[in-house]
Amino acid sequence: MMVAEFLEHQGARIDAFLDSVLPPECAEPAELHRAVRYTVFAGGKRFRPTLAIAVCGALGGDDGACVPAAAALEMIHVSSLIHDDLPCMDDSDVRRGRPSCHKAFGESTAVLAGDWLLVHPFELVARQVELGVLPASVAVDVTAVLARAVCSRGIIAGQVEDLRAESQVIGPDELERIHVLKTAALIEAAASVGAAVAQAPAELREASRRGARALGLCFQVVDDLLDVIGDTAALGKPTGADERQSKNTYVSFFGLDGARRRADALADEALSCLSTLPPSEWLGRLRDLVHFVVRRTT
Ligand code: GRG
Repeated sequence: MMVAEFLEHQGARIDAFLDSVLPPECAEPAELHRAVRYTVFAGGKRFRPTLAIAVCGALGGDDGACVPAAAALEMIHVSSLIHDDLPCMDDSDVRRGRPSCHKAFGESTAVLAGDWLLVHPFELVARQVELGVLPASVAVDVTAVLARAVCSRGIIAGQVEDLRAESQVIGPDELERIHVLKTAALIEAAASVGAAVAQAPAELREASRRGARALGLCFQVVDDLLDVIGDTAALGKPTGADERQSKNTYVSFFGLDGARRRADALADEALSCLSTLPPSEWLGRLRDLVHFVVRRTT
């Protein structure tokens, strides 16, 4: 199976699950639920949930039991995209090829849809205990991983630092620190969620976490590259936004070649962490995901 097919297959599993747990558009408050569904089903790559499922499988876990926790990761990711696009943040009118949530539903509904998508995942994970999908200890573990990836050492901290950096001169080390928080934290959390569901031993859990952290940073370096050399239609958002907003990026610090070299080195680091995992078909899929990230065009 090619990596595109693998991502599509896992994405379809996640989408079917999300469709079954998200409130229908007609349920009150209907405007809120319409905004939630509009943004969740706007067509993302589902990279984070796919990574969680692949890590769970590679560490000997039941990949089916990982689907709800993986869907929780995607909801948190979508929540961060909605808030990131708001006028008070990155002020982006287009996301995933269509008007961003606040453009389609107004700012107040977008803020609340983002809030909903940030909190609902925790109820969803807790519910898996009653349903007998996850043992309580695993649900607690997953909950802590998700919360950590969002708060003071995760996405929110990264966004605070990123916004502050817009009015300051920063160096490449500071840029890397921001991107580890803003982007790599949730990708690292995806691996930790997969490992938690698999109830993997500490050393395998640590190896997949470190690999995913390098992969998460690689993901952001490629994001910076795509903002310069990517295709607007394929990306579903206008390119050149970083330059227009005078943003600090890997490309602005190291040039296109330097950023490409950094992405390649980070992918190698991720692959070397994976080499300590037991051989399996899932491990092959994880390696494919690393190659997908470093070569991606969307
Ligand atoms: C509400 C959780 C939450 C956080 C508030 C707004 C904010 C703080 C943080 C912004 C974080 C952010 C949007 C980082 C960028 C990460 C990134 C590279 C997104 C693009 O991910 P893809 O390419 O997108 O996986 P798709 O559309 O494919 O899912």
